[in-house]
Amino acid sequence: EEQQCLLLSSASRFSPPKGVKLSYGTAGFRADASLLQSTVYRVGILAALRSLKTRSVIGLMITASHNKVSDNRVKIADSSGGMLSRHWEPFADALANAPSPQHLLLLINEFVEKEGILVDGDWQVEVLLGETRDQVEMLCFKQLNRHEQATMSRYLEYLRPQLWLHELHFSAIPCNGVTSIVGAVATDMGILTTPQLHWMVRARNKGMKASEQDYFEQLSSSFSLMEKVLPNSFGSKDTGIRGEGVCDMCKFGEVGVLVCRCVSLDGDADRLVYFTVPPESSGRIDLVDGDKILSLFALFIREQLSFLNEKEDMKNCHQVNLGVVQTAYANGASTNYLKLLRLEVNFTPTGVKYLHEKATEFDIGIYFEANGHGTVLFSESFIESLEARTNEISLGSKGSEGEKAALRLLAVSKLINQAVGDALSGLLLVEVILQHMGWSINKWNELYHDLPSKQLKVKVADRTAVVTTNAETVVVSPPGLQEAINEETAKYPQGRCFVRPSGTEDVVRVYAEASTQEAAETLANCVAKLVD
Ligand code: NG1
Ligand code: ZN
Repeated sequence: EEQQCLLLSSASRFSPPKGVKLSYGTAGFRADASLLQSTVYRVGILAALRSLKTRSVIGLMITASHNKVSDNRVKIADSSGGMLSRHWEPFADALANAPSPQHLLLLINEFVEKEGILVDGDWQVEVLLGETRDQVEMLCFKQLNRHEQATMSRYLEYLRPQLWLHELHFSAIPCNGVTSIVGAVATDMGILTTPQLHWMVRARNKGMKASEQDYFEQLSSSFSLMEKVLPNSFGSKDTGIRGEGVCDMCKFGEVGVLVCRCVSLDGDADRLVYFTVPPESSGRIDLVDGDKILSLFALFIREQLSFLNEKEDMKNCHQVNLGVVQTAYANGASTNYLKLLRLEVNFTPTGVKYLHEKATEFDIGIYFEANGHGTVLFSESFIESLEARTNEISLGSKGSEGEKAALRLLAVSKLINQAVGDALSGLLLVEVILQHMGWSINKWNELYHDLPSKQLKVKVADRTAVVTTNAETVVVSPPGLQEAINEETAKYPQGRCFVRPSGTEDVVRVYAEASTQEAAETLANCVAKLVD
C-alpha cells in the first residue's frame, strides 16, 4: 500500500514525452536531454528493482555523447559491473514508454511477480549514481616518452581537469526514481567517467573498496607495479630519450620538437584511439585505431604467456588459452596480423556486449572494435593460477622469467578495467607497453599497414529489411542481395564488403576494403546502390 502510493505520487511528477518511442540499446536510452527526464526517473526505478532481484549494488549512469552536448544517455551498470542483462531490456523499454503512472505501476507489479523479485525488505537496495557531461577531449601526450618519471599521478593530474567539464542537469532525478522503491538508497558518486562507475559497481559487489580514490589507486599501483616488473622500465637511464624518439627527431630535422602522440577519448571515456600529426601533412593525421591497440595488447600478452609456458614449472598447468575478438569492421590487415601471431581470432556482431560476452570464454580474452571500444578480460580461474604462481616471490627477489611474467599479467588484470572498456585504463596500458618495447607511436603504427577502406551509410525506408548472419558479414534478406554483393566484390583485388543495419542510427551501413583507396570507394559506392 505504502509502496503504491509512493510510486504513484512520485511518478506523476515526471510525465513521458508524447509521440516518442524509447528503446534501450547498447548506449542505454539515448535522446535529447529535453526528452529524457521521465526516462531518467524510470531508469532509477529499474535500477532499484535490479538491485532487489540480484541482491547486489547496481549503477546508474547519465552521460553525454560525442555528438551534441544535449544528446544524452542513461544506462545501467549491472551487478557484474557490465551492461544490463539483455533479458531485462524489454522491461526497460516498457517502463520508459508507459504512458501514465498507473500503467507504470501495473507494469512493475506484473514484472515483480513474473521475475519472482522478493520485496521482503531483507535486502538493502543500493544504487550508485554517476554523471559525466563533457565533449570529446583531445589529450596530447607530448614528450611523455622522454620524461623519466612519467608516473601515473602525472598522467592523472593532466587528465582530470579536462574530463569533467559540464554542469549537471539531471542530478536529482535518478535519485527520485530509486527512492520511489520503499527503503531503497541512492548513493551519489559524483562526476565520473562511465567506466569508472562500472568499475565501482563491480568492486562493491566483490566486497572491495570502491570509491573514485580507490579506482585511481588501483590504476596507479598496478601501473607502478608494471613499471617495476618490466625489463625495460621507465626512465631507466639518463635522458630517457631512447632510440625511437631520437630517430623521430632526426627524420623531421627539428631537434627538440619531437613527434607527439595524441590520444582521443569519446564523451563518456569508454573509447580511445591514438593519432599523430605528421609534419608537412597539411591536415592529414595518422590514426592508430582500436585494431592497433588490440594488436599491441595481443603482442605483449602473447610474449608474457610464452615466458609463462617456457619453464618446466608449468608442466602441470594447462596451456593458457588466449582469444581475441573483433567485428567485421576490423581492418582485414589487423586480422591477418593477429593470425600470423597464431592467435585465435573470433568475430561477433557489432556492439560491445557481444564482444565482451565472447571474450569471457577465454583465460585471457582481448576485444576491441576498430573505433576504440574494448578491454582485456581475465578469467577468475586464470587469475587464481597467476596468484598462486606469484605467491612465493616478492618484488625484491629475483624471480624466474615465468614468475615475473605472472606478476606482469596480474598487474595488467588490475590495470585494465575488467567491467567494461575504459579509455583511461586502456591508455595507461598502451603507454606502459610502448615504454617497455621502447617504441614510438610510429613504430607501433608500423605493426601492419591498414588496407584501404571506405564506410558509407545509406538512408533507407526500413533498415530492418536487411537481415544478416555470420557476425553480420552475410545478408540473408532481402533475397539476392548477398549474391549481388559477392559479384561486385569479386571484381576487386583484396576486396571485402558487407552491409548491415545500424543499431544506433536509422541507416544501413556499407563497409568496403580493397587494395587501393579508389577501389575501396568504388566498391562501397556500387554496393550502396544495391542497397538503396
Ligand atoms: P551501429 O550504429 O550499430 O553501427 C555504432 C558503432 C559500434 C558501436 C555502437 C555503440 C560502427 C560501425 N558502429 O553502432 O561500433 O560503437 O555505435 O556506440 O562504428
Ligand atoms: Zn562511448
